[in-house]
Amino acid sequence: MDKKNWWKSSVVYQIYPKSFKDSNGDGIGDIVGIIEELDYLNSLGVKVIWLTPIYVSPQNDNGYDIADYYNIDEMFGTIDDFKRLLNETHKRGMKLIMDMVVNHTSTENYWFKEALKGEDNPYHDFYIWRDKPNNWSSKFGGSAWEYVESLNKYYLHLFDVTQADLNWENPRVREEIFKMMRYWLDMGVDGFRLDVVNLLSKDQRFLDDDYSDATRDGRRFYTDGPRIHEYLNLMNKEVFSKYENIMTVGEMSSTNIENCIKYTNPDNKELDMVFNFHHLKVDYKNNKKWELMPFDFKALKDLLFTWQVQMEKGNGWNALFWCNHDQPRIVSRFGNDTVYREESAKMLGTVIHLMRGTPYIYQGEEIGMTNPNFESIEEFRDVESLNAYEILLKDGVDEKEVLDILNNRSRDTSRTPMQWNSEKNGGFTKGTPWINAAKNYTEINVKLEDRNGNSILNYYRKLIKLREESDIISEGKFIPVLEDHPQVLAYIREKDNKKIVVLCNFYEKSTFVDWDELKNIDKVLLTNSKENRIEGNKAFLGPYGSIVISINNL
Ligand code: TEU
Ligand code: CA
Repeated sequence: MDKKNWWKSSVVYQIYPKSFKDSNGDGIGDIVGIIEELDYLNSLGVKVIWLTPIYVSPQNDNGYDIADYYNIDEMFGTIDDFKRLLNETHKRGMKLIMDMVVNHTSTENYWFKEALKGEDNPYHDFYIWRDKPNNWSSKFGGSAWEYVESLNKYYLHLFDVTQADLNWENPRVREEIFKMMRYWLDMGVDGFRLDVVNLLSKDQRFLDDDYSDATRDGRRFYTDGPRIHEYLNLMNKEVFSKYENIMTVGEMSSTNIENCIKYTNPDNKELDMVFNFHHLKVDYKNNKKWELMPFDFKALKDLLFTWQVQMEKGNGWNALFWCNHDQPRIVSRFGNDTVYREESAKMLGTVIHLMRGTPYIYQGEEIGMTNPNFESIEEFRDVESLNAYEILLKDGVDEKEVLDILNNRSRDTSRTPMQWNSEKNGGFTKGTPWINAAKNYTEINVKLEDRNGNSILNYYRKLIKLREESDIISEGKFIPVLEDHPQVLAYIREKDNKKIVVLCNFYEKSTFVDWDELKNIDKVLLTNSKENRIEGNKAFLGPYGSIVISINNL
């Protein structure tokens, strides 16, 4: 592994600071709390920590609405706390990347406050103003435009009304953002996760969309937009290329493979890797987040395999993930969070950790945390979910069903406090948490998992170790197999004629696969249950059974 691409054999751990560990009893996670748990993170074997935003923010979108890019919000601590965190992380041989939200700022940001003062203010054109709105929708519901009476103009906000989109056509915006990025990299930060970074370039005609389906809400006029590769190439040239060994990952909303190859093929000098979300929409009925349906296994398998094969062909690089602070807990979503929580959590971890790309673990995923199943709307916090609650009720959906939809799809499902032990609130805080903990923290927590050799946590440690030790996993070819099997997802990783085979049963029903290749088994590298076994050319898989074997290459 050449030093430059160190992230190809690394695993990234995503921390949502607000819910990770509260050190001062105010019910909100903070930087000192993270420092307290660095040894735990190190014990997992992860090499990179990604912090979601901790900059000064009014918290309308939990920090993705930034009011001051250069300072840490006091609810998380001080800049000195942050520098100590960075230093303590480096001392343990880990790296730390920050979340860069440069598609929009908070309307509390100095730049926006200046912009409101008038069209001749030097910051006015830092944002996108129009005399009249087009019909684009905000991703959080309603129009994407907000009227400002004093200016008799509308400004664009693809997200919350308090998150005004920056005007990347303006070279001064680019300069200010690049300068701010260098400030954090000069401090020693090891890279960035770039929030909805493929939305920066808007088609300047601002055409109406036709709403002929759920995706024709304006997004095609600003997603992977006309100048996006130019902007990212500039960002790389002006910022990233000047720093040794940093890592950049782009969050790509509603993107496609062709662009993601361009974003991540090193010849293009843009980003190192990207997140895409297509595999996390296979349970969206009519392509709509707030309409439930069981996940479509065939579509899931096809999408995962297509992205693996095509990105490899184009020499791109995937960020591999199931969970993050916007997605429900995967064991509740595609697994079974009751009888087969352990087996299904381990199986789902196996699927992504042994694929080609860089795996991401979202806090709590490694101990099989579940959706919290809140009992009332008062327990929810997320602006997107609270908007959806009102919209669904207005559309005539009864409240019980709305709560069921939110308990399956709300971003709050992954934002409940990290469950450290069986004490009150899972040991997250001595105070009252800003959001309720899931009630099952007495049975699901780090302490219990840590000392149980068969736990999900210790299985994740084995997955991480397997990747670190095997260049077949970090660099090998990805070969889909048994594509038509109705419940098993299976693939081969191959390098220098050495093969690893991964077999994962996505269902409660035990099953088996017939496959001559299995006769050449060398040894079982990992299995999530003693019900799984290989006999001749057959592999028997128990409920949510997953097994990883090395093959003898004759
Ligand atoms: O998410 C962008 C994004 O694609 C999601 O917000 C998605 O549109 C939403 O979850 C609908 O299901 C990033 C951040 O991860 C998210 O937390 C922020 O709210 C958003 O950008 C705006 O900054
Ligand atoms: Ca705190």
